[in-house]
Amino acid sequence: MIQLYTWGTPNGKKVSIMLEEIALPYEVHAINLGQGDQFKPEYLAINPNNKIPSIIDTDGPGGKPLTLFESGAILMYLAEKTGKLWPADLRQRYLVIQWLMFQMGGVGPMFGQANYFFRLEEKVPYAIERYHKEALRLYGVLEKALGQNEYLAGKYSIADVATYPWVWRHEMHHVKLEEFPHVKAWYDKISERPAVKRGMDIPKK
Ligand SMILES: N[C@@H](CCC(=O)N[C@@H](CS)C(=O)NCC(=O)O)C(=O)O
Repeated sequence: MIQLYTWGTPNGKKVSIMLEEIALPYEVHAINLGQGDQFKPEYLAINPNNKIPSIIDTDGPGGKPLTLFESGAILMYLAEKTGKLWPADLRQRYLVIQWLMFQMGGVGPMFGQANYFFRLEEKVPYAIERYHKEALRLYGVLEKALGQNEYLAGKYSIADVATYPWVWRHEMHHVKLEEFPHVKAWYDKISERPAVKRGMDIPKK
């Protein structure tokens, strides 16, 4: 059984979407970031980086429990464990890893900073401009890729699972999806997946 430690943010939703897609049973533990649950010693024992998501797979490799943090590592682990959303072919697999790294190193941090500075009451115009511009540039990269392929790495994969919940926040970083029609078509298609709908609803209110 997978124990999932999460909250209602894009990085958390990546993992609940994945668990729904691969249909592995899991239990949800809500880590209320607003109340500082991520700093409690019992959570720091699971994730020393005081962030969500984390998992414990009680039935990990060799039948022993495995504790993991970092959403990209968790997605790769779950993909390898089940062989789902994860190509067997090495060339295809590395395209998936490439887009996953693009999400982890670019999309997540940059959209996250844009969200933060747009929301901040005390406006910092330089920061807003910097992260908004970078978010738009990254949408441009996604737009081009999705104009060439239906999904980021060809077939639906963990790269799409990782990127989707960040695009879900497009209004927060002031991006109009209509200006990126291929991203919009991809986003709308993924939004229709029953597993994605269920995963986006975790943790339940
Ligand atoms: N690189 C990490 C980032 C995780 C992350 O930034 N989580 C945020 C929510 S989306 C968080 O837990 N923030 C709480 C904090 O920083 O105190 C991952 O992908 O797992």
